[in-house]
Amino acid sequence: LPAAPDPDWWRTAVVYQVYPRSFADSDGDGLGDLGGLLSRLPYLAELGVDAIWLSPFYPSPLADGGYDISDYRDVDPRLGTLDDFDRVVAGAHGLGIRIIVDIVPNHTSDQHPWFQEALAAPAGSPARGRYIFRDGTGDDGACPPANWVSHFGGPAWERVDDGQWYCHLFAKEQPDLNWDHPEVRRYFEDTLRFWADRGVDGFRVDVAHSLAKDLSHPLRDQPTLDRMLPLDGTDPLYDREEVHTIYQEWREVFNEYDPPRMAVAETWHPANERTWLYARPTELGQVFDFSLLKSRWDRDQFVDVIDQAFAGHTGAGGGLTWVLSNHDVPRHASRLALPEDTDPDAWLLADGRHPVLDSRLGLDRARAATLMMLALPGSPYLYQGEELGLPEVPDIPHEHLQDPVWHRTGHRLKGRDGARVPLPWTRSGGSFGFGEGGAWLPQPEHFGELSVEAQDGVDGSTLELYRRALRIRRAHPGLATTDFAWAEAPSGCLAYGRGAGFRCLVNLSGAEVPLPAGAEVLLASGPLGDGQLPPDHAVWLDVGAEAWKDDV
Ligand code: TEU
Repeated sequence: LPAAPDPDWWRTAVVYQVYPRSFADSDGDGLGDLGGLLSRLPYLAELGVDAIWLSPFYPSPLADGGYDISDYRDVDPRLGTLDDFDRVVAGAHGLGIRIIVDIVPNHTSDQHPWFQEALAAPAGSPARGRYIFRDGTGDDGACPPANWVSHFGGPAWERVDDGQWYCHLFAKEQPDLNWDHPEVRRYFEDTLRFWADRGVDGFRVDVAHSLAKDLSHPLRDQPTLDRMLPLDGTDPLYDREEVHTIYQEWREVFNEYDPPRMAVAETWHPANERTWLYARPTELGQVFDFSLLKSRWDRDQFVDVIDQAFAGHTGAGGGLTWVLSNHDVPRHASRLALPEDTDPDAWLLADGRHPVLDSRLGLDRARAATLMMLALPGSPYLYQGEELGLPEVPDIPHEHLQDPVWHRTGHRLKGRDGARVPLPWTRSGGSFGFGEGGAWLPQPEHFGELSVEAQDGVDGSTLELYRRALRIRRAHPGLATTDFAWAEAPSGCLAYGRGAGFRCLVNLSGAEVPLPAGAEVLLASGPLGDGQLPPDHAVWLDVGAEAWKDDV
């Protein structure tokens, strides 16, 4: 890393999400690990990313893919050791790549020593005070204390032997912490310091909008359970005013370091002016904007999403983010091929009624959406495998499914495993180069053709498209500015300019459109007709020749 690092590096960083158990396996146990990541750091450097966000690698019983943590300051022995972690940080820094780690403050694992202590202690004890234990309602307290529901289905309450209930907004193996408790606050501030002292550059904050709950007695019911949360801070669980004081305190911790550590909030709150508050410079600095990830292949939706992001950003002063995929949603190379009249959740139903998708169309659109995203000002977050054009795996045999969504919805929804299938590195061989000992989720046969080996150096492959796009992103002077302006485009298309000379044109019209006369094509998402941009494609254009091209 540079000797005097830019404290604002994260505002324009391309961040690559590694879901460690599915990235690369160095010891043949079928689970990806830190050794696997270490050996693939040169691949990420060649891809051209600025930072890695590492999903949880901490000790965990894996009730929720590692988002159930039993020790916040160690490495899952199946994934390596703290020394391996230090090697990853040093290796990444040596290649100019920063490291962001995941912080999961809403809940611990039920195997965390605090929760084990709480279970062994009586009702009303200090040990129970770190979590949200309450007596039930109704006859003999047999009904949950409030109507709160779990994201994974069913009530957010589990009853323990002595009759009390504890709150879990996710799986029952993920008890929610009580953030009114000073010890909980101190523990997380010290956990941030623990990782910052080891050299991590930033933090991704899991369900950042849920920590400050209204725990006044008796507990208030949620006014609406349809997940369209009230947008005004009145919900007892989510996005309450009080949550911001937690992040103001964290900012003071981040600022103990030079350069200050960055952070990005995960909130599934619909993006609006309240969402942007998490990204204030006095708080986390960034918040995920999931609007692109929730959009269909639709010109007007894309234009609205981009306009709204700029409007919010201007007000709050935080950094802009863009996301097309992550480990929680079906991969966009499949998602963007969904026919317009299809319920977006239909193909996640376990009963096999999922729509038949045109995978070529999905991949074309994914590649075009990538060019649209990577030329916007701000910080794009990539999810491992999207640079290979990996599709969702919708037909994992049921006996292999592991996601708690699958289990807690009584096998009604397949859950998120289809986006978490281990990466293919080689064309053939057991587990396509993921590791010597198979893969924890089965990989489909066609993964070999999508492997790194099959795409490396192949003109027109998705991998080479990403590599080239990231090189141009670094070199083009127009992309180094914060300028952005919509440009004139053929009907049904969108176009924007960046600085002098750069233009991005995306064809969402369903028909071929002419390319502007005199423009030079820098990069195209696929083969172009003669002077024409086919439907479902995008191009980056240079509309004023510059010397910068020598650097690419
Ligand atoms: O996700 C928060 C969240 O709200 C989503 O899980 C969403 O509700 C869910 O994917 C719908 O199926 C974060 C993590 O990204 C996710 O992997 C964890 O399961 C969750 O928190 C609990 O830690």
